[in-house]
Amino acid sequence: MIYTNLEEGKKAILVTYPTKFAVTEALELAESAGYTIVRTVSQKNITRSRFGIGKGKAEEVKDIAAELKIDVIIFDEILKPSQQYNLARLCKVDVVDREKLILEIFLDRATTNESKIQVKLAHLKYDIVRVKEKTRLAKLGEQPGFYGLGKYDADIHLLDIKRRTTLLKKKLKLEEKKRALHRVQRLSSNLPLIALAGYTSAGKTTLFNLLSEEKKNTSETVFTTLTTYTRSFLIEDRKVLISDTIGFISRLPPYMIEAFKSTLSELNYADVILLVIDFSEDSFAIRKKFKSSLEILSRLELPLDKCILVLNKIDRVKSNEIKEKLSDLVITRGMSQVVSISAELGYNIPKLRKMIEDRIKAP
Ligand SMILES: Nc1nc2c(ncn2[C@@H]2O[C@H](COP(=O)(O)OP(=O)(O)OP(=O)(O)O)[C@@H](O)[C@H]2O)c(=O)[nH]1
Ligand SMILES: [Mg+2]
Repeated sequence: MIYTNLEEGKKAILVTYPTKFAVTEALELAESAGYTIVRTVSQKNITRSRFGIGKGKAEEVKDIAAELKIDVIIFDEILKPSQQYNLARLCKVDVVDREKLILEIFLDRATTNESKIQVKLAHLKYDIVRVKEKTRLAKLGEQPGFYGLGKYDADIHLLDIKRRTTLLKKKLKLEEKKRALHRVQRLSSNLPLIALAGYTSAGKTTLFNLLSEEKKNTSETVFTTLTTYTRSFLIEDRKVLISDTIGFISRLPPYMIEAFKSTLSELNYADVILLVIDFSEDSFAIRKKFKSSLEILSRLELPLDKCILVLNKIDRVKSNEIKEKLSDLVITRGMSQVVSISAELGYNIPKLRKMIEDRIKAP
């Protein structure tokens, strides 16, 4: 059940909200997952009960699907299995929702043992609700089996998923133990820990590389980093540690945070969190991504007073725009420290280092 579309380049219709932000992000996600979007259909409300979209829109999608011979409908919302099934059955093609799309990208990007297990577990969790829905429909006399719900015999499939889940959970426990061991070693070293957090593509790894003189992968595509790395660097002759983490995204299914909790848990041990924001984007995108980041930080129960707000990619922003954008962004209580930098060009890094230094000074 786990596969990627990278070689296949499947033809897809994208169903999303009618805002530039939603369309751009959804296109980026779909392309990152290897789909070729041949048509975009938008509607204000895509969380309706039966098909996600309204009946008329669903019929429109059906006609486009037939006319353009598309392979998949990419639906930019988290769908219930029943909605996914209804739409797939009506249009006679598979439906990939936002959740599945993110899972597919994660699967493609996972490089370490830990992240591979985390992604596989998240996939199985996604599958299990759908197999259960399939069993329910079968009992009602429907004949599910195609269009997004898989073609396997439900009961056997369910058992198989449960068995694989147990096995993977055991493996994950081992990986978590390793991580905990490293953490104990680090904590006993008493070195201050700086953690990077923020929306995907904000420039976290670029900043991480700059500060720690590392060469980790950075790229324009979403979710480049799926694993937490920790390195050390010096601030005024004092050795400190820095961790790079997985990027955030809006409308992330809650269990995905659960799946990556051990990776993100580095943030809980941080003395300072650098919340990185791509400040070269328009105010709307900045506000949305900032809001999503804060939501995720709060779900992880992280105190905001640990954060320094790092406005990145300032090389692409005109100086008069900085103030304007900043006043547009409501700085949340408890997060009073802000610095604008360019991780790419090294602009304002001494100022950031000084801020970190002040924060980690022994009381
Ligand atoms: N112009 C400009 N580009 C930057 C700057 N910092 C990062 N970038 C670019 O932004 C893109 C994303 O950077 P990454 O460092 O990979 O972003 P990330 O936050 O680690 O992303 P994920 O790992 O996907 O969460 C890359 O193409 C970088 O070259 C900057 O200060 N200025
Ligand atoms: Mg990264």
